[in-house]
Amino acid sequence: MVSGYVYHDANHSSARDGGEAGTGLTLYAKLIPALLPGGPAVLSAAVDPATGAYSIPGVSSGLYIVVIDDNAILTDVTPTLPAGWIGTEVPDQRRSNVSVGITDVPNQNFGLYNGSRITGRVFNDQGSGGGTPNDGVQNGAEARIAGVDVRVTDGTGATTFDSTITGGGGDYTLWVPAAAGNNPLRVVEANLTGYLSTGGQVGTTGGTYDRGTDVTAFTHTAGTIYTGVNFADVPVNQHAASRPHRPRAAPARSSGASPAACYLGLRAACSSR
Ligand SMILES: [Ca+2]
Ligand SMILES: [Ca+2]
Ligand SMILES: [Ca+2]
Repeated sequence: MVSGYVYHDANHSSARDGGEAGTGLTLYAKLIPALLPGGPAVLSAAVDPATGAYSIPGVSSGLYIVVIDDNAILTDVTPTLPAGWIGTEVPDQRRSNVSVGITDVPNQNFGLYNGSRITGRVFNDQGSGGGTPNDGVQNGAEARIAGVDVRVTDGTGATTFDSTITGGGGDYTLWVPAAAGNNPLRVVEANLTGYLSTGGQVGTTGGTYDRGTDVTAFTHTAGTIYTGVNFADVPVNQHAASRPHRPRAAPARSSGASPAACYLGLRAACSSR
């Protein structure tokens, strides 16, 4: 027997923590021989919507793949989740190398989250290692920045759905509950003290980035995995050191203002003649 839980991973920990029960969804676990990954499945079992438990009895010895799907059709071996849900533990709902011998195989679990996930990074856009400074894109050996506050709010900014601090790698993950609906969202970065924004990338959100507010705004679809929502910053002091301090009215050609200074919005330095 192969068994496990398809649980509602409410705290998106990729583990079935105490109190995390079923999803309430109509789901099936299907058993596919590893030698025939294209199917058909040989057995399927309904997942209990309340507890998340499933068990597939009568399994012959061998190596299998277990997939979670929204139907019991054995010829359909492509995992599909109902709208609004994404995977956490076994994020693609396809568990390989399930080896069945003479004993039962329990704990073949799958975590599902009712909402969306947003990932990205914050990096130092100063042009290290052959990168292009202040272009809003991570290139060359531009390093990531840890310890930066990133959050996701509703379209007005009144409700914060999640917030986090970038880790040592400069990466962040935010979670948006399905209750946020298919509505406008804002991903907001708060620069570290002493940093200026040089740009941002909207990733897969299809939204727009505004440097003035340091916000990527987009329209949310519940149950979506968004990636590549990046933020580019530079240390103010390093940037200031790259150009001489002049009065704002100084002519551009003689001020030494770099294209980067123009890019950063120092229009008086680059547009006057
Ligand atoms: Ca959990
Ligand atoms: Ca760059
Ligand atoms: Ca920024």
